[in-house]
Amino acid sequence: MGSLGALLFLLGSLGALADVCEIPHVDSQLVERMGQHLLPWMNQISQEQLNPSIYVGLRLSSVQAGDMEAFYLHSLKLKYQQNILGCTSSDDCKTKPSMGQLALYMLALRANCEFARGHKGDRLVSQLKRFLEDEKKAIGHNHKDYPYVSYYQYGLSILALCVHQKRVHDSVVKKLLYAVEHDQHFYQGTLSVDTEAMAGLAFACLERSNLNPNLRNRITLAIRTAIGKILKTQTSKGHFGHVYSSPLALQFLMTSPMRDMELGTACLKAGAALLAILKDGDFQNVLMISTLLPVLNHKSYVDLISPDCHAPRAAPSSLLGTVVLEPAMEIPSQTQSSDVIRVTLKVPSVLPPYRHVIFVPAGSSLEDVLKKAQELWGFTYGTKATLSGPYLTSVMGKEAGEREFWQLLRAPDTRLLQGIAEYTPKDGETIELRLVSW
Ligand code: B12
Repeated sequence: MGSLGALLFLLGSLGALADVCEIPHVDSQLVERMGQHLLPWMNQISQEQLNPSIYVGLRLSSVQAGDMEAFYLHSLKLKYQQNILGCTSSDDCKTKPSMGQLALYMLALRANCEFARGHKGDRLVSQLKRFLEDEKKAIGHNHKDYPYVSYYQYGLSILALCVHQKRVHDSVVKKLLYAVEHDQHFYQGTLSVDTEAMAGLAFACLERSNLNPNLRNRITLAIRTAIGKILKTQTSKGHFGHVYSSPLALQFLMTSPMRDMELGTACLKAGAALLAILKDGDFQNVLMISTLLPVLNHKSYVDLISPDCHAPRAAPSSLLGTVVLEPAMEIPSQTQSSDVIRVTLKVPSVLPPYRHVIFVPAGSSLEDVLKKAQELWGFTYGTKATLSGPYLTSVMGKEAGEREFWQLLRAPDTRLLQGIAEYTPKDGETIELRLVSW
């Protein structure tokens, strides 16, 4: 490269020349390492562990998992179709997938270039539309009440129907438009970047597919509003919100055809910050990785409108620009050293309040701390399996109620950015579990 070329490259990587949303070049070894993290999960095909997001992330990425991909999709189909179509007794129905899980499953089908068609497809689509209608009613005419589940899953469901070219009623879209226009995706005074980004992805799909022509102008405007709000959340390090909300934010921002220096620079900065974190190996959560993989391949969920159905999958590893994952490779599990650390566990939301010092090996997860406390120090807790991992549902016998959750904090008041399975407390830290409304 000549000296001018080198200068342009340097300016480009510093963001001075970027006017669309792109991230800096990503080393293929880094992508492969990310993909490798998914393999152990693809071997777990128990009903609870199956995660359509993994399949979607992989298909929108430059990594391929050979025969495992097809097998995983097959397992997903068995689970979801059985649950949706075969739900005859109310007991069966208890295991029915949630609105958002159904939507992710529909994204997975589309990632395999399938459209929801025929009897099974129609059932899926009507089920998701029913969920959306129920949510719309819960939000109410004046938009003041909350959806039963969340705006995140509301946006995800509209997106899933959209990539299948299924139209939802204008009134359903209007609720999401209103939420973006009136800052309803805020929680404890902070924008939920993921929720805003998911709404943005849904709008980007609707705009491209023109499924709701009467709302076209409002949708275009809402996309701009969402972009503006997300750009405002950029931290000095470069993350949108924080490191774990950046992948979905980037997916959304990348869908924008807008040419704008501020946008281009912000994306380069966010991309560079993410890549630095990836090199440190800080991305372990399978859901997070599956959201990030498309970004590393310059793709988003909106690309599922017309996925690449001609490129061969699982072919020889020489496929240009792709990485074929080897199933035999193992990811080393998190290391625990022989050093012992001291963590204080504190629960002020129960009577009498709980507080105990717990000793665990360095490198232990918060879940290990909870287990130790349960084993030795009269602590009790309950979890439920989710696509993001184990979610804390009850503490000391107290179940989180409707629109409540057990928040994880590092004392005095820092909200943890990871769940109990992934957060590793440091020596001397105090972890607080606080029952809060959301
Ligand atoms: C909505 C939401 C919430 C709601 C969930 C309630 C509800 N009815 O929806 C509330 C506000 C309660 C919440 C709480 C937390 N959340 Co939250 N949440 C989300 C969000 C925006 C959408 C989840 C969703 O619907 N997914 C789609 C459906 C189809 O998947 P699902 O598995 O069925 O969804 C369930 C789980 O995601 C679960 N859940 C929600 N948050 C978390 C966090 C963790 C770690 C786990 C294991 C499960 C979990 O609730 C969902 C509904 O049942 C995601 C964003 C994202 N990109 O996923 C963040 C997200 C999953 N949350 C996150 C975090 C950090 C938390 C907290 C740990 C925050 C804290 N310090 O306390 C807590 C969980 C604490 C606990 N008790 O274990 C992070 C996880 C990052 C990571 N490294 O894995 C995410 C990705 C946001 C982000 N970008 O940082 N969350």
